[in-house]
This record gives sequence, C-alpha cells and structure tokens, in this order.
Amino acid sequence: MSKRTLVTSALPYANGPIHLGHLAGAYLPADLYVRYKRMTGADVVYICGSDEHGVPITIAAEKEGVSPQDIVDRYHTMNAAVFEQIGISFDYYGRTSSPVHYEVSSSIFKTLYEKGVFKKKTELQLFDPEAGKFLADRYVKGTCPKCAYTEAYGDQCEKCGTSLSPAELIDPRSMLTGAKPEHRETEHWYLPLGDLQPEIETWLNSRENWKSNVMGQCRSWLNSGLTDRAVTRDLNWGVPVPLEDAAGKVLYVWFDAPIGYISATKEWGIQKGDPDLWKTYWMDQDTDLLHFIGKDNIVFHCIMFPATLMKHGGFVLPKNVPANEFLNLEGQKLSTSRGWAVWLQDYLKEFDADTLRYALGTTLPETKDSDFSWKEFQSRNNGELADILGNFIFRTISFTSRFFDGVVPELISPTERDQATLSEITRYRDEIARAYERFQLREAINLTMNLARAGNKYLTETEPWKTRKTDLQSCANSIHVCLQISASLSLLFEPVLPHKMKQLREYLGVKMCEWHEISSAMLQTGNTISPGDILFAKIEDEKIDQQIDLLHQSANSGSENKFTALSDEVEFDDFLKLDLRVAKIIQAERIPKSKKLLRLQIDLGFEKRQIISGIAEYFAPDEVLNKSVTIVANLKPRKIMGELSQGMILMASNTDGSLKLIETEGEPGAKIS
Ligand code: B3M
Ligand code: ZN
Repeated sequence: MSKRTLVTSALPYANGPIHLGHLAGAYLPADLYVRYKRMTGADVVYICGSDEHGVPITIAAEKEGVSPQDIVDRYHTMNAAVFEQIGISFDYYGRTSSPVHYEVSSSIFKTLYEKGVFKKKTELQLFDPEAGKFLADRYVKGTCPKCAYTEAYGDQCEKCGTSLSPAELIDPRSMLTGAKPEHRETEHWYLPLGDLQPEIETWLNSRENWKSNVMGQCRSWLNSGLTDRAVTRDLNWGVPVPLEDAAGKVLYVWFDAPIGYISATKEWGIQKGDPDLWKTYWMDQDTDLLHFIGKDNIVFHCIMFPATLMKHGGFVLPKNVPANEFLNLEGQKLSTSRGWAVWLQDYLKEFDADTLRYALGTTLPETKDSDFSWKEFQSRNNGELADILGNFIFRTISFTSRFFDGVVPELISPTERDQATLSEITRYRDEIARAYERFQLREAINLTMNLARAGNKYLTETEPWKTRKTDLQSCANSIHVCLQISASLSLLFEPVLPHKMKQLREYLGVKMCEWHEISSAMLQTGNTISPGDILFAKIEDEKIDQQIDLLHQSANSGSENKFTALSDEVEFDDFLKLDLRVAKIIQAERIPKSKKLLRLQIDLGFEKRQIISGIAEYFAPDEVLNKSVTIVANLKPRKIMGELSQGMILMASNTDGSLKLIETEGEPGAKIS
C-alpha cells in the first residue's frame, strides 16, 4: 500500500466556461474518488488548474480584440469559482501562466535538452508574409475539400467534422491578415518518441488494472509506431523556449501543460509553507499518481508526458490513468461551437450542485460514451434522490421527532430481520469501497442508493406507524434501525452529495469519520436528533421543458457557425409522418409563475385547441394574437406545467438569436406539404 496518492484532473483550457462534458470526463470522477479516498484516512492530494497556453486561447483573444492574458484571467477565475460551487474539492487549483510554472517547465525542458534527449529538425511551416508570422494549423482557414464549407480550419472542418491538414484546404488563407500562406523553413525540437518506443512499451506493459479503453488506445498508438513529437512552436504566447537560438519560439502547449500538474503541486507546497513538499509527491516512489482525463487526452498522459518524465529521471510515473469516454447531450454530440452544451454556471442558477453530481455520476461515460438528458436528470432527482433517499430520511426523522421526542430509541431484542438489515450497512460499506478503489464510480453510487432502497423497503414493511399502537418496542426497533441506516448514508453518500450529507449529519448529530468506522452504531441510544427540511425538492416538468427549449434555442444561435448545422438526412416517408397545418391564434395569455410560457388557443378550422409555447420571452400575447401560423398538428399531446399542450408552433431562429413566427396565408386547418 503506497504512502500517498496524488490525483490530477486534466487542466481545462482557460478559453471558455466549463460544461457538463468537462465535469463528466475528468472532474466529477476524480472528486468522487478523492472524497472517498480522504475518508479512508489516506494521504491524498488533488491538483488541477487552468491550461493557459495554446492556440485556442490566442484565437479567443483575437476574436475579442483583447490579450491572451485577459482571456485566461477571466476564465481562470470563472472556472475556479464554478468548480468550487459544484463541490470539486481540489487541494490546489493553479494556472500555467504562473511564474512557478514557467520556472518548472523551463527547467524540465533544459534538463532534457542538456541530456541530449531532443532531436532538432527543420520543417516546412505555413507562414503569413504580411503578418511576418508562422501560422499554427488553427490560424489557417479555407474551403473544406470534403463538404466545401468555406470556413474550415487548417486542422478540422467544424461543419462535417473531417480532420484536415492545412495543405488539404482549398484556397487557404491566414486568419491574421487573409493573405495566402507560404511554406517557410523553421527549426523545432522534437521528443524522439519513435526511438523511445521500447522503453515506453515496457513501462506500459507493467501497468496493472488499467481500463481496457485506455490500454486499447495506447496499444493502437504503439502498433502504428510512435512518431517524434515537436515540443516547441512558433508562437508568441506560451513558455519561451529557454535556449539562445530560440527567439520567437515557445514550448508546445502539450509539453508544458502536463508539467502544470507538477508546478501546481509546487505552488500548493509553497502555500503550505514548504517549497520542497512537491518533491515528496512527485519524486518519492511511494506515491500513487493518478491522472483523471477524457479519452482525447490519453496519448499525452500515457505516452508523451511519461516519456518526458522517464527521460528527465527521478519522477514518479502514473500508476493509473482512468480516462473516461465522452458525454453526449440529449442524444447528440456535445458541441460548444454549435452551442449544444449545458454550462455549469447556467445549471447552478436553476438547480443545486448535489443533484447534478448524483445524476451525472450515475451516467458517467466510464467505458463507453454516455448521454445526459434533462428528462433522465429529472427522474434521477424525483424518482431516486427525492422519492427514495429523501423520503426515507424524512419519514425516519419526522417519526422520531413526533413519537420519540427526537431521541434515538433503544434497540431491545431485535428480530432477525432487524439484525439482517443493520448488517447491510457494513456489507454495503465494503462493497462500495471496492467499487471506488476500482474507479467504478457509477457502481459505487448505485450501491449507495441501494442501501437507501433497502432502508425504504424495511421502513415500509415494518410499518412502525402501526406497531406504535400494538408493540411499542418493535416500533422503537424499526426506528432505531432506520436511524442507523440514515446515519451511515450521511457518510457513505458524502463523496457524491457533500452539501446535502453535511446538512443531514447536522440533523442527526453525526460526525465525519473514517470509512472503516462507518457501522450500524453511528448513533447512540438517547442521542437527540433535530427535525430536518426536505433534502431534495421535486423538479417540475416546466423547469425541465424550459431547459430543453433553452438548449435548442442556444444551439440555433451557436457562437461559431452562424447557421445551425444541418440535421441528419431523413427518408421521405419520415417527413410524411409530420402533419403540418395552418392555425390561427385566437387567444393568447401569459402563464403565472412562468417567464417563458404563453397559453395559446388556436383555431384549426375543424377544431379549437390549446398549445403551450415557450415564446413568452420573445413575444407579448397581443403580438401573436390573430396571427396565422404553422403548427405541427399531430404531435402527441403533453402536459407542460400541468397544462395540456396539443401541438407545436413552428418558429424561425435567426442567427442573431431572435425568434420569428412562420406566418402563412392559408386558411385555418389547411394542410401544409
Ligand atoms: N487543456 C484540455 C483538453 O484537451 C487540455 C488538458 C490539459 S491536461 C494537462 O480537454
Ligand atoms: Zn467539411
């Protein structure tokens, strides 16, 4: 058993806010694991920070006409705050524009250089003759050879997703000046991964219990033969290459970013008053180093960074890299450029942190891509957090307050069932621990909720509200058992629901303890407990429908692509299933308590109907009254905020984010085809 554990999460680029995909990929899994590990009494440190170099930052700066430092200052602060609110419990959140990072990354580069590890190569690079600058791939735009999209980047076409090289673009132009790029020679230093492959392969073969999706990707990189990787770039934003003959060159962002884990650990030690503390975690082989990342970062964390550390010498190498796959959103690929994302700061305006930690935790993309849907989010909250966990706790505490004066009743001559239920606590405790140790976080969460299910079932079946009148001791035993289960849940759910379980421990008078100390005797007979509030309120359909509407609206006004990407092709027969009609709006009114909904009565020629439409933020009722519009007339009726909605009004979403009715001259009821 190692003396200490050092956990890192991928450093998010400080060029934008954090969304659910980031959380599901690297931050929530790491935090679930770290919070559990801390409860075992282990020495565990959780390090992260902002990745502040690289082309995404300079592009964002150019777009806004500000400096890269302005961009990273804004998003470093924003992201650190939102991680705090969602309960990601870093021990330190650093940033790669810090002086300590410049010093550490330069020193590691220099050591490798002086050891003769790097190869120096001359290569042809695209150059903007007007700006007098070399161009990174992202700084070249042109026409995509695949789909003829004229705004394709030099590394990828955002419209059809094809990965490209600048040479493949038709009519390439520089994003800086619009000039036609030229090929110019430039020199760069390379990490000779090709030569290092045998060493890397031996090290990878020694790794145990790596996820198959991670080891599989490493194997395919090895099988296709590792190629040398440039560790310097012709850019003016980044860590300057610490060599005489390297003017205008900086460290490649993927060379310096992982070193950000080391520099952030150093800053953490300095903050604790020990500038050398980082060496214990990075250079003492008794450290388990764990990198939590998304699958797109596997090659950097399993091949490039370990190779850098190996050749430097003296460093601990990763014990495990439990990378996650990708999270999709409402069945579609999450895309910030298309506005198809749920931003954490927006989420936190409407819902609480623990509900997301739980709902997302139960659908983490641990072995394959998974999906987040608002409906599933609502049912996890309403059907599990509220109806199982919250309901069990509330019934137990209220019954104790009402019939036992808020005092834990004594357990006397418990039945076999009472004993069996109590022993479930330690059984689940150990099973949940095994799941966490194996990074099976979804399993750990489901097992913990299963203990709540067992408690709920026991409470319902032992019926203390009946035995209270017939056999008070049996009633007392049931409540004693339910209180012990509640107390153990307040600790077992700590990694997942830190905010709510702290509240519950206050109600029950339970102190934090080590994982192995969680038992069926967390509460002493005679302890007083205080009546508590409902832990999880139900989430109404209207709030969920608003989020779904919001997502579609923001996708229509996506930041990068002016126009929403075309949806997938459909068969003509699919189109025929839709029944589009002309309808006249004959009554329109706002719905009290809702910012977004209008209640519309429509005339469909052959009948009158009601439609609830999320357009209240775009139109006042009298602006739509008497308009002839286009509706989908054969949509299955649904309830929105308790009101029947029979159909959908079609709207045009303009690129400026405005919404327009699709007015028509047909008569009410006329079929549109
Ligand atoms: N900044 C973020 C990403 O590729 C990248 C991770 C760096 S971890 C050292 O999603
Ligand atoms: Zn394309």
